[in-house]
Amino acid sequence: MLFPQTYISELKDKIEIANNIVLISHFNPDGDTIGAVSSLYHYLKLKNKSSKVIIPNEFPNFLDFVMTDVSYIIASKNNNEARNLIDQADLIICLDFNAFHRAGDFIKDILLSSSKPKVLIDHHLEPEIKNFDLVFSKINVSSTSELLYEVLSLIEEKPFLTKDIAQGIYVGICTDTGSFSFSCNHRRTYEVVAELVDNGVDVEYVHQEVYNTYSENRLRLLGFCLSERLTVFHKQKAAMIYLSKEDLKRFNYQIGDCEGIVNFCLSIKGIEFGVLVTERFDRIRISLRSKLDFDVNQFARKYWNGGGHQKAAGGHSFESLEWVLEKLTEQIKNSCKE
Ligand SMILES: [Mn+2]
Repeated sequence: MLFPQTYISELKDKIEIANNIVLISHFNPDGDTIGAVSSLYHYLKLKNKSSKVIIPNEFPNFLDFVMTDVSYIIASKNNNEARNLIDQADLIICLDFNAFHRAGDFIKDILLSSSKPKVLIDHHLEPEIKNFDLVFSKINVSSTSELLYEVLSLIEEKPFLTKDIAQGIYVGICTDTGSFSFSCNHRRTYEVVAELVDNGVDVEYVHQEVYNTYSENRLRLLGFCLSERLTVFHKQKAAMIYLSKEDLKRFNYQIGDCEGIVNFCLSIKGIEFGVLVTERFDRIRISLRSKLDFDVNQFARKYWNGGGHQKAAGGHSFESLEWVLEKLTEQIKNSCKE
């Protein structure tokens, strides 16, 4: 069994006795965290359990379709409500992040001061185990959403997949594997997907919603990145794209518009390490991708106050864009293969 029977019974009991369950996604939400909270929300509803989803800050528009029937709030826009919900909750479930700070400073502080039971369901490296009462952490799964499927299968004896539950899980798997192009070499992922399709997931519909709903600006921003902002370090097998505040403004940047851009670095033959640097209003964000052995999780932890997975990670800096670009260039020249 994936997790000890005691964990499963404990989670079952915790859900059973809880009246107010709060589900929390990570900051700068992606398809996996949103898919997972949406799916678990629908599952709890099926069990006649009232729950509320707290999303630290806004999520990209292309995920709207997964959240339409979910009761949620965006914490950055409703500070007080988020605080009240967490204070009044009798069970807190964190999905797709394993350290409180990944939910943003505001939520982190509330969680740190809360004595309510906290459950973790996550697939990132090095979970902050001490902060949780019950931990479902597994690294070699495609996504938190796939892991959520496994956890639900263990606590449920009967079939439990409705279309809504299944769709959230599918969105998480599909986005966290880059549409089945990485972290997807496990047979189990496809068995789970088969179950999801059997239970109503329309794979073509999800693909249309997730990948073919760009605004004109978003597509032009992508074109601009590739033609004007890409530097290739052939010798070091690396590529870097950067976007300044002015660039983002020029293309009327909306949340989610930079999603996936970093992966284009790896689409160049021979390039094994990709970096996207974006200048946000309060910090510089750094997204890192690797094709082979280079460990971007270590790289992000060591140099850029971040982390993630071996092949996909992120970090940030409060220095200037120029400084970050210079530093990264230096690091690429030093740490990648000659
Ligand atoms: Mn994930």
